Amino acid sequence: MSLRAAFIGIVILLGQLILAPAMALEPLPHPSGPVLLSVSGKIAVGNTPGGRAEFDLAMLQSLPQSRIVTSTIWTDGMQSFEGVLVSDLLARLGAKAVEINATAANDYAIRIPVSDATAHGALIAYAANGAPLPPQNKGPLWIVYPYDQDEALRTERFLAQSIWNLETMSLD
Ligand SMILES: Nc1nc2c(c(=O)[nH]1)N[C@H]1C(S)=C(S)[C@@H](COP(=O)(O)O)O[C@H]1N2
Ligand SMILES: [Mo]
Repeated sequence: MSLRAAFIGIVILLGQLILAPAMALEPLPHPSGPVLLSVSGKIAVGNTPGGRAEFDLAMLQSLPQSRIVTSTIWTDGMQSFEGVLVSDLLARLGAKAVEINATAANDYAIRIPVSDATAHGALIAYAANGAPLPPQNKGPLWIVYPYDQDEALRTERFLAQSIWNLETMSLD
């Protein structure tokens, strides 16, 4: 092996040593409370034998927290939604998906392009105005957009993506 080849080899090895820990995903803990969200499909980490990622409320709250302050067509007055951005959830799971098939407790299902969710800041809300969302009030999880920010978000495309009583996301 030439000196040059050996040098290149060492550089590649060092690069992997430095980059690999940064790119590795933390293993996902197991939920201890009721499972609110089950994610399947194209994810790199899970916490079930079948490879799904199940989240209880505490696990969702341990992800980066985001807030959307907006009105909605379903509520009165300004709402301050707290939750986790779809993009942050996908990043945590190492998801390479382009589409999300989201389903709700009432059998409603909608396909959400990941590009829609990422470009417009779709939020998986677990609280509004400082209180958890009860099931009879679209909770415990509701995907919302910052509707007031952009009139495009007040069209059928994004309203139909605003799935409440969200239970599962299958990533394609
Ligand atoms: N869980 C759930 N989320 C849902 C729906 C539904 O039936 N169930 N309807 C969707 C559709 S098609 C639209 S356009 C919006 C608005 O529904 P609404 O006009 O019935 O309030 O909510 C979306 N989110
Ligand atoms: Mo709709």
